[in-house]
Amino acid sequence: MTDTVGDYLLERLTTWGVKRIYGYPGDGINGIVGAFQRSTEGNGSSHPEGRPEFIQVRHEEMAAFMACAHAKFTGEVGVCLATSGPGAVHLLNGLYDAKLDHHPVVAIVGQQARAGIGGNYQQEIDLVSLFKDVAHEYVEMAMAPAQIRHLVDRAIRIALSERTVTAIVIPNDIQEADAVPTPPNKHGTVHSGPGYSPPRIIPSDADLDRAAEVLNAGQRVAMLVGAGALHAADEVVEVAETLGAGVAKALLGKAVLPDDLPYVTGSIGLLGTKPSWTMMQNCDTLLMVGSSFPYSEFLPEEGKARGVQIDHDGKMIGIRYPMEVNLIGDSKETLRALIPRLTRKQDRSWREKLEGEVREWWNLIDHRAELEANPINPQLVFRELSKRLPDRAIISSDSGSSANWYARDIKLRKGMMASLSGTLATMGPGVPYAIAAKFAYPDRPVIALVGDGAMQMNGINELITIAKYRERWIDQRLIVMVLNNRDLNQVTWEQRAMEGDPKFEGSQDLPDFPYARYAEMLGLKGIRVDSPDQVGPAWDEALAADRPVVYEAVTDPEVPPLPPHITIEQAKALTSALLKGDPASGEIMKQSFKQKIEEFLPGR
Ligand SMILES: Cc1ncc(C[n+]2csc(CCOP(=O)(O)OP(=O)(O)O)c2C)c(N)n1
Ligand SMILES: [Mg+2]
Repeated sequence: MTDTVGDYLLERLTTWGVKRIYGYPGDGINGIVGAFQRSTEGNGSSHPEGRPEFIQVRHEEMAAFMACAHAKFTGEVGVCLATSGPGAVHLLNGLYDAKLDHHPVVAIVGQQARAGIGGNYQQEIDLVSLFKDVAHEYVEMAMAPAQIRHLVDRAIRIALSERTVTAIVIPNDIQEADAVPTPPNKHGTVHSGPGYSPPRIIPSDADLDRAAEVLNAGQRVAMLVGAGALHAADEVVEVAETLGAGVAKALLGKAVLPDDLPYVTGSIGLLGTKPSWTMMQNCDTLLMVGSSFPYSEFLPEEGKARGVQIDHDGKMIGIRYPMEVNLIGDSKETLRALIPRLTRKQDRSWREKLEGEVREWWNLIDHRAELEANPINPQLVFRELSKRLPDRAIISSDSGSSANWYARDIKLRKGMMASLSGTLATMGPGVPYAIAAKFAYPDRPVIALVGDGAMQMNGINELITIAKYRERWIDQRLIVMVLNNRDLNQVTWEQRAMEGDPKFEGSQDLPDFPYARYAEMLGLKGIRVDSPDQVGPAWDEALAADRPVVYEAVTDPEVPPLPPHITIEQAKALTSALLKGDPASGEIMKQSFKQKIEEFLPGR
């Protein structure tokens, strides 16, 4: 039998080393789904040797999140597949997540048959226009079978080289047509080849010299590292040691350095730590590596510090702080080239001051976790997990109050990975990221940290995907921790602190749901904790379980995810919300007061 375009598509993706495709079927892609079926014929397996495997999710947005997480955790391209019309529309949010965090994802979507396009046909959407923003570097519709080879080659190569999202739209009649693996050698055809390996990008010597001059002149150097430095840990350490600098980590750069290094000041920004804040306020030199951290109020005031930035993408240079030297280059290579040009700072007092702040901060975090709450302080849940994190753990967090505690309270160690939706900051990726991590590393423990709102949005459904596929994971430790606070808590606090509005229960309160019991119904393990003394032992139980676990913690929504310092404006807004009669004002006053007192206690 002659191969169809669908068969050939899978063959070409195999050539590119694509191992799995997250997707959901529909008649717009039956010609591709049929090819998956044919590729497994005879071997009785759903995972044919060498060929990409189809992973069935509950919703196309989850497929896109998983493709994004695959890219984030492996460095490879992630691929997702959806049918025409509604399936394609569902992908969008996950694709934007990948695009905004600069990770390579290819979306393959079906379309109506060529003859029907433009006929207001069933499920017909102008998909090239729909994807024109999210995949603007490359979105193409196949019009002839001979295009498939170069559409795949280019979509993957452009996704990898631009670190972005690309999309291929394939009308369903083309999927079923005979494949044309080698286009005829005549005018008007394209003859592409596969393969991509990243270039070595290093700045010029003159720029490296100028950067070294700035860094050597500084007395109080602050480093800020982001996702672009994830592969440059050793170099970041060496530079920080030489310069006597402290290192703050942008949210996506949390795994760059372990949190047990004494000069790592932790996260930065609204979800950040006090030592990062102090360092940025008092530094005279800023070295930013692989980060596009957006909030200027958490960086030094313009003119107060001299700046050097390293980024491999020229577009991302000089947009957060007016840097004196911009180095376009790979972070690892560039730092390596800088190191011999740097002189070791003899005066270590700045470093010592920062290390003192960091020690104080971790004490404070411990004390905050111990503060009484009704019934459980969410920080206790994170602190107790942090103490028990298994080696090589992979952690995902959702957007919500959990992102605060993830950023501040979780102490990562060397060899761990962690991610979330950093730039889009969308709700919903916590569970699908964890699933993709488990597929990519079935032998590693994976933990998702998720709010009840995000669970109700999609996490509950993706538990079904976990139940469907879990047997194939050699290490069964996949834990979904749900903060059951019956509130869209992060936004409730934003309304209070930024708008000065009291909580609007109509938009903020969430219905309860039996997360742990539901997990049990699916054949997973469910653990529900509703008192502080159960928190630690329940983590022990979850981490020792023989199957994936939903760890449901009934936590107090009135524990404020306080920014590292409260600005006067925020304090005023908070007070005015309370004066306007926030339903929980009494409880909040107690909590904020307790937290602030902790900060000022002597010796902390
Ligand atoms: C798709 C999407 N919708 C809305 C928001 C705005 N938002 C950010 S955090 C949040 C609340 C999340 O609630 P939950 O998951 O319960 O976590 P909690 O803050 O309560 O711990 C909302 C509504 C968003 N970021 N993404
Ligand atoms: Mg919640």
